[in-house]
Amino acid sequence: MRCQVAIIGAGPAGMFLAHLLARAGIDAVVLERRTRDYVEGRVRAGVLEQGTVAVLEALGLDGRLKAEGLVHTGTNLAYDGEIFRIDMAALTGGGAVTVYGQQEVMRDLFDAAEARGLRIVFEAEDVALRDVAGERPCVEYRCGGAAHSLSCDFIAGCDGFHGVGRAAIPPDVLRVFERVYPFGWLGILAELPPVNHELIYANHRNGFALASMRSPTRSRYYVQVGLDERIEDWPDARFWDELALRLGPEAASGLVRGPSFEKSIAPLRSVVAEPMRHGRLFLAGDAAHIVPPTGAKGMNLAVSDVAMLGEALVAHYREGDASGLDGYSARALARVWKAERFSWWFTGLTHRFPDMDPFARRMQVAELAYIRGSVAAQTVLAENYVGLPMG
Ligand code: FAS
Ligand code: PHB
Repeated sequence: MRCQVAIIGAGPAGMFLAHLLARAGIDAVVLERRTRDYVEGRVRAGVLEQGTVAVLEALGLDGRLKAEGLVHTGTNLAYDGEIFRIDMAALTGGGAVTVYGQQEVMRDLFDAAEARGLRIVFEAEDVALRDVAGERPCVEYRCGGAAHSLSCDFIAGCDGFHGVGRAAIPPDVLRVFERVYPFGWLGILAELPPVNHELIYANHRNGFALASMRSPTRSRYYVQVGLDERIEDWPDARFWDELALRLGPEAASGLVRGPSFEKSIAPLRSVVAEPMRHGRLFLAGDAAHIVPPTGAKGMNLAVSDVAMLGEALVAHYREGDASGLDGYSARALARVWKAERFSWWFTGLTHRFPDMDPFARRMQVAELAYIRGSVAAQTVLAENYVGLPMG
């Protein structure tokens, strides 16, 4: 089998890229090791930057988003029993984010893929990349008990943090930068009205909490937990009590409790792998970088990566212009590092670190109080949160 671009992974990065290439008439095949149901069932991101919304609009995939997405022009910070709102729209000339779960985004991408005849191979096993630095790259894999070989011009490694794409870059070429945080996030979903119509990021001496949502009737909440904690340590009753405490009395006054139907713990880390290109292999999304979810950047970075990569591939095939491909890694990394900085900073501002002494705690509270009173500081937070320019 042959195609122009082989895409490894059918998560947000792979599927956005597949649609961007299909729109330009570029022949791609997506190889995904899981089933569609599995990929669509993963509960992950919740907030879309305006750039991600723009890509969905350009692809004509924003129908459900416009009908069901929740546009947020502000967000809220809570600390020491206080809570204040940051008017992001006023501070960024109309900027906003849209709350629309990654599961919904994936459903829209997969539904349209079927309708548009995109080629996706689910349950592709033992994917192996060959000759990525040569002139004739190809991807070998097994599916349905048979061995397959897919020759191509380029390979897009959109296979997430544990995929094979990054591993195909020689160790003496690859540089990895990492920060592992000494805590995780315990998240729940509950068919209950959210405590607030916008998000609340809370810094409490017990730890971080986040009040989010998926719809006016479905809440998404998180509390920071230790690395040694397990889901069974957190029955719903304990979760609700701790969430209410950390959000503070004013925010928690509207908290509606009830049974959760999903509960999971995710570790937090910052990772960047450089370069994002090696020969004819291009990395995008979590295959190249990971951010702590505090800044709601993970999925959005995947989209901005493939928007740049898609643009470069179209220029290559349409005009024989390789400059976009040659400049992809540097251009994508410039935006990635800014999102890494914001996510790292916001995590440091809102979480309780085990080695935090009273002085460090006072610094957090002083910075939160400063942000509360400073238009300049709030503008910095707002422009990063709604999404920096594509670059
Ligand atoms: P993904 O990991 O989503 O997709 C990669 C795909 O490649 C997967 O479908 C995988 O099955 C496939 N694959 C892997 N290896 C393969 C192989 N060898 N062969 C074929 N296919 C292969 N971001 C936020 O903004 N907010 C959040 O709250 C948030 N929560 C998260 C919680 C968890 C547990 C995780 C893991 C991530 C979370 N993220 C969050 C980040 C998340 O949304 C990612 O940024 C986003 O899914 C990145 O998309 P992709 O780069 O496509 O990678
Ligand atoms: C979510 O709704 O899942 C969510 C929102 C904002 C974040 C992280 C996760 O920063």
